[in-house]
Amino acid sequence: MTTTSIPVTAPPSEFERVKANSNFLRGTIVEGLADPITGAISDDDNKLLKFHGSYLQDDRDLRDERRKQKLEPAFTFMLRARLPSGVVTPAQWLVFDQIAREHANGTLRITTRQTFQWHGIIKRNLKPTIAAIHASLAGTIAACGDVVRNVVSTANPIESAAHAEAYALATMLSNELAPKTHAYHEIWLDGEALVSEPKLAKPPVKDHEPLYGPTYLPRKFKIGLAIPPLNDVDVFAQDLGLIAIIEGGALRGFNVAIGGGMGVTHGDDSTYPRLGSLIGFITPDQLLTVAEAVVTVQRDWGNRSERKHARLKYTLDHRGLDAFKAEMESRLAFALAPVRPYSFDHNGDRYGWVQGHDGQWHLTLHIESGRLADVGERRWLTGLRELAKVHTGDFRMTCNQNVIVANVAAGDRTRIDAIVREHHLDGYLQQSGVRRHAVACVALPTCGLAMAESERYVPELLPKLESLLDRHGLIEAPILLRLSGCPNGCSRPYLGEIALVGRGPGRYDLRLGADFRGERLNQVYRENIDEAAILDALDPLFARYAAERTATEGFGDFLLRAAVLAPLPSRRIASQVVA
Ligand code: SRM
Ligand code: SF4
Repeated sequence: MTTTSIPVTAPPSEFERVKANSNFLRGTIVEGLADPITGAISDDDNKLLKFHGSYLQDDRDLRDERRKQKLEPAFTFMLRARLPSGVVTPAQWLVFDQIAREHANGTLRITTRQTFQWHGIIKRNLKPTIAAIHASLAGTIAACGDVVRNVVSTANPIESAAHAEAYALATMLSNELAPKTHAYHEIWLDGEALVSEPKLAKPPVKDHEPLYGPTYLPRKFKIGLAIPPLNDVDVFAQDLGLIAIIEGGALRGFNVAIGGGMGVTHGDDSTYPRLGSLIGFITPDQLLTVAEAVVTVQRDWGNRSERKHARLKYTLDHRGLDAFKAEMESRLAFALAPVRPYSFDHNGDRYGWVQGHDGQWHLTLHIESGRLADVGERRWLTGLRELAKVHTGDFRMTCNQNVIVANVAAGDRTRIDAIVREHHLDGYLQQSGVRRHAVACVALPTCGLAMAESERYVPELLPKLESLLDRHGLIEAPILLRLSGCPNGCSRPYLGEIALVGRGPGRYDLRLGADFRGERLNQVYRENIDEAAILDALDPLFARYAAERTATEGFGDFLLRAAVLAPLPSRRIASQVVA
């Protein structure tokens, strides 16, 4: 594949220097891990560590106290698994659960991109933990960093043979687009490969990144695959979104949407959420080369001076969608076909049991904010462990932070249901509509960027919202609620019918008006307000929604029809940006 260089007007950022000098992601990580004086590693190594799936963090609840005591912050590491399409075997689950209890903070956290995070791993445990994950045939390479991340795809991809094919293609993409450096094996596995892996040359080896080159991408790059009518991955929030087109039961190919992204900086209008733009249709055999073309044009054209403007969405808006597409097509030597018709009906999860095309059953459980822990009667971590001990199918994480106990034989359902009931994992049967569709990012105390609480605020906020909704007869209304502790948008809050985006302790922007299909961004309704003002603002809107909505109208759609919110410019609505 050829590359095009563009004139650089500003010098590359510090991050680019670190990548360039890292010897393909090695840096001095090994030396830093061995340093017994501190629980941390250097800033440069921390930048590189992300490519290996880990971040240095500190417990923000303890920061002030430790400063007073002249102690260094309570450093630990967050670790993220790379799990294509969020599929985990029961054996892997048991390993992950053991890591959570023995090396992390006693919890497993399902993320908004279908994988797991462990928090609270101390430095000396990082290497054995990554080695244990690897031995379970999973990994952490490129779960973070300026590379193609874990490819996500519609959960429950077992409803038809075409679903299974789409899932296999998402997994193929995830594997093909992963970095090829030997640094990961060298640092974490002492250069050893598993029996099932190609035998690695013993170091020193000459590394080569055929897709990325030595400085990798300008910024993170996310790929998601949705199978209509379900948009549970929020396909328009992805750098590269793929919409499966299934006709006559067969997978014909994918509509391609590029340039989605959520991250924003408060008060900086040059940053914004953007929905992906549809640029064409491709067949399954074109998938890898098209994905490589999008990734490499972004590699060559993306902004390497200003990380805030380095995502694909800014490259597209800066260089023009047409120019980007023309460059892609010149590298591909073929043109993309016109976008094919498709239609989404929702982006939340479907709870409870569903039966797949082959007669197997799949049970979706609601996991509040994706946090599996044992707290009071909610013994969710233990419950999933007990399920993993008897389950013969697999588990599938969803992009809404839930878990599917997948591929259950009809005769095993009763036993699964009993374990679910015993550990209070059966909340999905009685919960309110808003609770079932709430997604919250991690935020405090581990996230270094959090400005306000998110996950920890959910148990406080939800009962108040529920009592308001109940008063208006809306307790069953499926309203999509998204909470983020800062504007980076890890819960994809700009796609929430109601969203809270953290401004400072106890203060949020209240955003309203996305649809329930992941096709329209919301807008700021009230800025920088506290809980009382949030509930005051919502109360009259719920009253109007209850009185004036049409039979199947969602809350976000209603707010626009009732002119509570102004119509949005077209680039904020996915279905209107077909190129
Ligand atoms: Fe995120 C940074 C957590 C999904 C946009 N995200 C972070 C960090 C690593 C904080 C940091 O850089 O120091 C957070 C770690 C918190 C912690 O303590 O665990 C963090 N992001 C998460 C997770 C765990 C949220 C969750 O509650 O599930 C999600 C992990 C996904 C995964 O498994 O890979 C997560 N992050 C997202 C998403 C949603 C998505 O991709 O579908 C987004 C919005 C989509 C996008 O990328 O545009 C997202 N995270 C960000 C950004 C803003 C990027 C930008 O373009 O501006 C940052 C900050 C950054 O990169 O500088 C960020
Ligand atoms: Fe942290 Fe902000 Fe992401 Fe929440 S949205 S996890 S606060 S970076």
